[in-house]
Amino acid sequence: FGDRMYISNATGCSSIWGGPAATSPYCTDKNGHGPAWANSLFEDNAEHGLGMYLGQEATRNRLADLTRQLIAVEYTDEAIKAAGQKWLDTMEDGAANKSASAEFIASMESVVSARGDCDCDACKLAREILKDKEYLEKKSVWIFGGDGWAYDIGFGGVDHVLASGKDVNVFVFDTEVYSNTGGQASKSSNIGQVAQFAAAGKETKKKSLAEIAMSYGYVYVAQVAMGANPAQTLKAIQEAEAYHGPSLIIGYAPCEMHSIKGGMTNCQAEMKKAVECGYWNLFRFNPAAETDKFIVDSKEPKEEGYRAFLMNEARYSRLTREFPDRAETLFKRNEEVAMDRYQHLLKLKAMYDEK
Ligand SMILES: Cc1ncc(C[n+]2csc(CCOP(=O)(O)OP(=O)(O)O)c2C)c(N)n1
Repeated sequence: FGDRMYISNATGCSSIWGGPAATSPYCTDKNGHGPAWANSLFEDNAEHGLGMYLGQEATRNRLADLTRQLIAVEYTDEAIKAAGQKWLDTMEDGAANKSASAEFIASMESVVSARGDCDCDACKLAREILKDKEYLEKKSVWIFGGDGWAYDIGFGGVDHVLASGKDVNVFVFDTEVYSNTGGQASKSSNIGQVAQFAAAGKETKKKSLAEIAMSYGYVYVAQVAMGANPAQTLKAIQEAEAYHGPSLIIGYAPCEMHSIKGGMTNCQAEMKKAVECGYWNLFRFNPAAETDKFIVDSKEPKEEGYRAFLMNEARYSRLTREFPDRAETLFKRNEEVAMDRYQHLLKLKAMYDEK
């Protein structure tokens, strides 16, 4: 969606790797179109992204009124009328509206340039619409940030934006800590995980942000892990973008703060292990789907391997050296909670299948 994408990025690791001029991961295509990116504050990123959307919505609604007036002018060129109607009909459909916008713009530009400064109603309306032609095409609005933002400090905003029903997409890079400021525990951190403010291992369960969002019933929600299943990740991104309403994707993101054995070169492989042992689950909840509204994409966790997964990361293994008894208790609970969570997801699936 890069050529029509707007990104609002919360402060954190993603604004650091997303922002630097020398190594920006974003680029433009041959037409000079690429993502428009902005970083507001850590605490108000969801609202900032919603603001981007609302600005576009207001401008596009005004353009739609002008287009209806233009079509209603009797002598307006037939090609402009047809292109204008097609643009109106596809207004909320990102993919279809792209070519419809280009066609509408081209039809108006050719007539307006041929007629010079003619002041008939049709020419005046077309010139007015063309002033804001960059807003005709439906944009893809994305709100990016980490778990410290989405689960904790910016949660009120994330909740407000998801509840609004507006067509924006939230993508959370879930590292289970505030990574960019040195690894403080967040509500996304897991039982037994050692982090700042949880030096003896976190005692409480990870918050289920996905289920909170699902409870609205009109929010598209997915959990993904690229290294475990790239096709499912891509599918979730496509479905979220196509959904005419708010979407939330939570992506598992191994991080330097996890101290994975062998280092971050094993990042993608670590995601795969996390999903295979049931530490992280893949699923998609699509309110627009006629059947299979809730799909669990990850398989039943393997019987062995959970503890080995934890021990492969020093954010867990260091607890066994410092507090061996406590480590045993917390790691056991971590595993039990993970196994229960998978069974809970299957129950949710059965419930949605029955509805
Ligand atoms: C209001 C406010 N408080 C604190 C900070 C400092 N700060 C910048 S990034 C960050 C942590 C971000 O953590 P998270 O949202 O989990 O993203 P990650 O770095 O893990 O991607 C903090 C606390 C800030 N920029 N603004």
